[in-house]
Amino acid sequence: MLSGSYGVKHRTDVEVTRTQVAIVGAGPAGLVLAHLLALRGFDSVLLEARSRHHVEHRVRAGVLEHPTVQLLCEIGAGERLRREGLEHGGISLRFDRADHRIDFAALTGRSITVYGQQEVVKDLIAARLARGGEIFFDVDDVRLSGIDSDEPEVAFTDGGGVARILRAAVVAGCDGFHGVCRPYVPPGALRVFERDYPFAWLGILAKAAPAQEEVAYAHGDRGFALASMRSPDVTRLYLQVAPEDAIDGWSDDRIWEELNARLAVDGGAGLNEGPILERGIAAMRSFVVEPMRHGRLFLAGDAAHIVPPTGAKGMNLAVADVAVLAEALERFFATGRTDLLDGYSDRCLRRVWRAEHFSWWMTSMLHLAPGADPFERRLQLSQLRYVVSSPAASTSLAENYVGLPYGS
Ligand code: RFL
Ligand code: PHB
Repeated sequence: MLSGSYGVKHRTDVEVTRTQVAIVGAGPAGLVLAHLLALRGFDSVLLEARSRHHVEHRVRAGVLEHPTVQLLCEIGAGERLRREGLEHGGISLRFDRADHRIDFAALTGRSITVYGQQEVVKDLIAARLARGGEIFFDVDDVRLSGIDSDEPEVAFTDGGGVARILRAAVVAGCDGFHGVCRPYVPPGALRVFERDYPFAWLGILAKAAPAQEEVAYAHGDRGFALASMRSPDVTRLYLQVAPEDAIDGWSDDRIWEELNARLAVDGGAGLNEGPILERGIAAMRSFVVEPMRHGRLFLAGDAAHIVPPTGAKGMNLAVADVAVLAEALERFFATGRTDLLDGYSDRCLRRVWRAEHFSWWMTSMLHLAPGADPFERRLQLSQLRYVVSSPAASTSLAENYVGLPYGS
C-alpha cells in the first residue's frame, strides 16, 4: 500500500515532492481527477502551464451531459451549476426553414445543462483551493521520466522560477491535445486513429439575448450554423467556415448576416444582435490513441482523444475518463491490485468510440462538405427527416446526446 503523505526534501537546488498522483493539466479532466482522488483520501498535485486567469476565461464547451452534471454535483462542484446552469429538455435540428425538436425528456427521461466550460473550471479550482489542494499555475518546462518504473517523476519549473520534481506512483496526462505527456510514449506503442474535416467552426460569444430557448443545429445550402447560449443575455453562436479562413476576414456584419441567413426559420424573428465579446476559429478533427496508457502514465481527455464539437462530447468524455481512472486508482492504492488500472484503457475506449461515432455522424449529417454533390445532399436531408420523425432514430440521437450511463 502506498502512503498518502508526502514529504519535501532538498536535492541541490531542486525541490523534490512526493505525491500519489502527479496530474499534468488543470482543465476539466485534471481538476475533476484531483477532486475524485481527494474525496477518496488520496493526494495529488496539479500542474498547469497557463495562469489561473487564462484557464478560467478560456471560452470553449457549453453542453454538459446528464452524467457529467451528476458527477460534478457529487464532488461538491455543482452548487453554482445547479443555480445558473440552463437545464434543457431537448434540442432542435433546423432544416427546410423549420425547427424540428428532439424531446430528450420524453425520449430518455434525461436532460442536458448548458453551462460554460470556463465556469466549470472556475468552480473546480475554487473548490480545490478551498479544500487545501495544491495547484501550480504558470509552470514551465514539464518533463517526464521513469514512466516504465514504479515511481515516475515529473520535473518542472514553477511560476516563481523554482525547479521542482514530483515523485509519484502514477502520472495522469490531462494536458489536452497539444500537451507534453503523450509524446513520452515510445514510438510504436500507441496506435493513432484520426480524421480531419474539410471545414472549421467560427464561434462567437455575444452580449445579446438568445433568440431561441434551446440549442439549435441548422443545416442548409449556405452551410451549418449553431445557436446556443450561456445565460439569458449572452448568446453563443457558431458558423461552419473554411479551415483556411482567418478571423480577420470575418467582420461583425458578415458574421451576423451569415448567422441570420443560416439560422432563418419561416415566421421567425431573426437573431438578437449585440456586441461580440469573444471570437475564434477552431479546426475540426477526430483523433484517438490506443491504448490510453503506457506504464505508469495514464492519458485522459483531449490528451488521448478529440472529437469534432458537433456532438458536444469533448468535455464530457474528459470527465468520464477520469471517473474510470479514479476508481482504478482507488483499487490500486487501497489494495495494490492493478486489475482496474490494467482495464482503464479498454473501458474508456468503449465510451470514446461511441462518442467518436456520434460526433462524426452529427458532423456529417449537418455540415456542407465542399464539393458535395446533389446525391450526398439528398442523403443528408433524408437522414435529417428520418431522425426527427422516427421515434427509434430520435431516441438514438437523444440517448447519445444526453450521455449514455457510465459503464454501458
Ligand atoms: P483541456 O481543457 O485542453 O485542458 C488541458 C490543460 O492542460 C494544460 N497544459 C499543460 N499543463 C501543464 N504542462 C503542460 N506542458 C501543459 N500543456 C497543456 C492546458 O493549458 C489546459 O489547461 O483538456 P481536457 O481537460 O481533456 O478537457 C477537454 C475539453 O476542454 C474539450 O474536449 C472541450 O472543450 C471540447 N468542446 C466541447 N466539449 C463538450 O463536452 N461540450 C461542448 O459543447 C463542446 N464544445 C468544445 C466545444 C471545444 C471547442 N473548441 C474550442 C475546440 C466547442 C469548441 C468550439
Ligand atoms: C456551446 O454551447 O458552446 C455548444 C453547444 C453545442 C455544441 C457545441 C458547443 O455541439
